[in-house]
Amino acid sequence: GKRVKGIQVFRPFVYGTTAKPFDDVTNPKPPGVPNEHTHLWTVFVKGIDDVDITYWLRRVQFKLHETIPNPIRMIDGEKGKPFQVHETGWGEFEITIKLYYVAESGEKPQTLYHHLRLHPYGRTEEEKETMRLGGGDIISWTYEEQIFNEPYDAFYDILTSG
Ligand code: SLL
Repeated sequence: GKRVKGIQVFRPFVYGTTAKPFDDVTNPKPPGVPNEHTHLWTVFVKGIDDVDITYWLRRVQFKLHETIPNPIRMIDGEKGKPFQVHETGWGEFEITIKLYYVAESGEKPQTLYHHLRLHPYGRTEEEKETMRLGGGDIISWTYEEQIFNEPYDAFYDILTSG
């Protein structure tokens, strides 16, 4: 196929983690979760406001810390759903996120790195509060724009027909 010359297509998305400390009232520890685990957390890649991105993103590989069983998690896209993994644990670490694009794009996979945040940090309480959602969840989210530079004809049609 031919490439569309001089064209760049931008698609916004967000990736990151949301963590919830276990507590007896609002987030009790499910049976079977080890004693030393302090948090329930989720790592995700998704569209802004949960808009579908599976027309350009096919699958996502999340590489977790080696202390976690089956640390390599491959998640295939399901229309309108986030690419995500839920886990429990006690420690922060760097998650490697590999993005696999739809075949029509001809794009090679791309790697992102994300620090799983379980504890808010900052010099002041106010700074720490910026990392907490209303319910107390600890968030670390990054807004990104995927750039497709001179996409193939067929992929350009897919990108712009949504
Ligand atoms: C630390 N460098 O020492 C980090 C490592 C590892 C976190 C953190 C294990 C969960 C499980 C878990 O939370 N590992 O056992 O399933 O802080």
